[in-house]
Amino acid sequence: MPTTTTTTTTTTSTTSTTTPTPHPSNSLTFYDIALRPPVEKNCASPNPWKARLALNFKNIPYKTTWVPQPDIPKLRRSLQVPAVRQFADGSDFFTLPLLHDPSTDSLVGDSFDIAVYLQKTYPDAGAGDLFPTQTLDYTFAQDPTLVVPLTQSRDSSPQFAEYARFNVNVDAAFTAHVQLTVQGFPFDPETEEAVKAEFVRRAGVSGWEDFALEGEARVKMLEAFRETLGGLGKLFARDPSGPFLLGARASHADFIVGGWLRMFRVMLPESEWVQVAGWHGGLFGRLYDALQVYAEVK
Ligand SMILES: N[C@@H](CCC(=O)N[C@@H](CS)C(=O)NCC(=O)O)C(=O)O
Repeated sequence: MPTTTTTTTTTTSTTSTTTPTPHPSNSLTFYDIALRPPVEKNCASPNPWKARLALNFKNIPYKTTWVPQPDIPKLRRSLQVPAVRQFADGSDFFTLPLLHDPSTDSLVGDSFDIAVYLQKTYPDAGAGDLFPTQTLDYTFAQDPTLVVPLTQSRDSSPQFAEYARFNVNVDAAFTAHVQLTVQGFPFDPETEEAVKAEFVRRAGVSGWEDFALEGEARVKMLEAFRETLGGLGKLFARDPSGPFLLGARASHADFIVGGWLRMFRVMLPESEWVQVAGWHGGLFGRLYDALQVYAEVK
């Protein structure tokens, strides 16, 4: 099954004593996974999306480099950015997103670390603080049998710890229902066979068809997903003015959820997305729509 989840490990980042101002001539490079063209419509990897939403919120000039999925290990090795996830057997799992900032000569190889990096390096840029103080007490137990386990949040500074925990729990919640998306995976035709074979290998199943989820089993998982989103939705209900957790003001917590919503928006059958968007008073549909102001693919 496609594996899409999280860890939080900073790779290399040089610190600078002054706050550099990003300038268009010094545009950052953002690496995302190449999915079926047109990428603007079909790109749907949740962790890259979390980082894209954060970059756009900060209004940082950057350009996306689209990386074929089988080339990710080569890219990370060539840039000397260590893996931030491991397979269950302990071997490295090389992932995107990855961000290169020439202004500080930094390479950051994890979506959460990218958001933290942007906040620390460009605190006042764009719409401001990505991490305003808020309580994000949502928990969802991780599945101990995942072939690519989620990595627990690193012990980061207290300023970001609440968000780091939220990231891991939201990842666990959506990952538990990711089988709903498998049949809609927008493969890049150039790499489709190789990527399918890799997903099959990782999961130890005999073929791609084994991931299919239909009939009663699908109805059950949709119901479980509805319940899970209901639990997450309780946090959003604290400020009923919405559409974001803090009402009119977006934060990285909304982007964590938004990255996953994007995946489900692209990969679920349309009729199921309409259901998801309407559950719990339309909360998640409204959130998805509101995030479109930060969703430009550059
Ligand atoms: N903790 C990492 C996790 C990144 C991750 O799992 N990325 C997935 C896409 S969402 C990936 O690169 N998968 C590559 C593959 O399955 O080969 C982050 O937040 O950046």
